[in-house]
Amino acid sequence: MSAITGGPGLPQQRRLVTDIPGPASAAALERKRTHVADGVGTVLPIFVTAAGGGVIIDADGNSLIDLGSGIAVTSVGNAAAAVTRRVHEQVDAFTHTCFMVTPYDGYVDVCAALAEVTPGDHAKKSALFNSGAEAVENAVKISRAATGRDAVGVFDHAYHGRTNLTMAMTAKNMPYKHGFGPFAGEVYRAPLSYPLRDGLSGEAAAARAIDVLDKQVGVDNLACVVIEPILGEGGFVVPAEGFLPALAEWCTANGIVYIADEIQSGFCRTGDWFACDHEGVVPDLVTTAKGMAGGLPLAAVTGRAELMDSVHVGGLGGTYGGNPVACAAALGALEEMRTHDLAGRARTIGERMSGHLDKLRAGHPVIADVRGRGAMMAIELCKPGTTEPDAARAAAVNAACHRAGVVTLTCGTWGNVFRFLPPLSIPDDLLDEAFGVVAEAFMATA
Ligand code: PLZ
Repeated sequence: MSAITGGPGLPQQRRLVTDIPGPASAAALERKRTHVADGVGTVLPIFVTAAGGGVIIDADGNSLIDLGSGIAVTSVGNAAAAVTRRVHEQVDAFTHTCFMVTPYDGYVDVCAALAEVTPGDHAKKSALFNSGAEAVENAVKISRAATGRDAVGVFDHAYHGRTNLTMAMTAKNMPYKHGFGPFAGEVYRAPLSYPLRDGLSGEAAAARAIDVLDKQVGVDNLACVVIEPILGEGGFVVPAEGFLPALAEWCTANGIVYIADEIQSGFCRTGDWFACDHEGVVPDLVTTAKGMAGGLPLAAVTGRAELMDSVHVGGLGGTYGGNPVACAAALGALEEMRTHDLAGRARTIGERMSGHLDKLRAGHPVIADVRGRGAMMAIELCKPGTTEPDAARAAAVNAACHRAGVVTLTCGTWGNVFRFLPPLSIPDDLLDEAFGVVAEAFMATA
């Protein structure tokens, strides 16, 4: 069997040679139905054989344009050169020892890099994990150990994961929580700043959230407040300016650990290293995963050294956390981000996407909002002239994009938000072509 090569060398084109799905993907789907639990759904009915730059190749030889990056993961591109080089070197050396048993440099190198790139110039330390949800759980553990308090403040529309504690922290019932309770206790939800829906200034929205947390939970009970600086699954909501700084200030004044969940928004995605950077907010702890390691499973909690060190020795860990191959991938991804100024690239992609989306909005009153930052943009679909969500239209446009060979994703509490998360390695002409397809999908479903 010949080796299948993906990566940036793949022809950067949209090319459909069969219907979506073609016969090979359809057969693979049938096998999936037999062997994989139905609870594990898939957005597109194709099976992947290679990916790179801005394309995904399926089992039938179709080449699709990727506007999802595997949910904001392959920001540096699939099989990016520095990632594959370092991963190959690492797998040839050793694949696992368990950092808690016999440590290795790659783990420490990643923690040192995290101290450099995360917001703030104070002394920082990190601990590494396997998934975003695990990072969020550990950030809560650390803040409880540090404060001696129990309560966790979260927000409407939040998404923090699928484990028991993070399900409690996630807002949306279907599909994430339905039937899976009882959930972890001591999690309290406050209203978010959602400019399209509340019309509040950042300060006013922060005052409203703080009032809920203060009166319904009490500052002396709050260990931490956890917030996505730009929402991910919840709809790419960008809080009104001033909301995040006001919240952070209130936390600091009251000894509450301010945790930024940058799992979806981090690592150059928004046009800076982190979404917090846009308003100069310095969180006490930041959780990262996804874009950090070019597709390998790695997550982290990074924060003030004294907070991180408030946990007893042995209190943090896990068999695979900071696996050497995943660490090598992260070092490769960071090399790609630095060498190719991917934060700058995200800003350029953002300008290009805004241009396309503003034009689209002018012709389609169903688009109630265009929002986001850098290469993390979305449109929210509502019945024209209202804020009543139009999830059916979002689903129809999404399906039309998929049939035409563009990988798009929806999100939002009502499923009516279309989000765009291209790999930062996507060429401009391919990005433009993808938005041409999105425009056609809007016309075809009008
Ligand atoms: N925090 C902000 O975006 C993961 C989940 C997709 P894990 N988002 C994609 C799905 O349907 O499961 C996410 C996130 C934010 C935490 C997480 C959780 O990260 O690596 O999926 O555990």
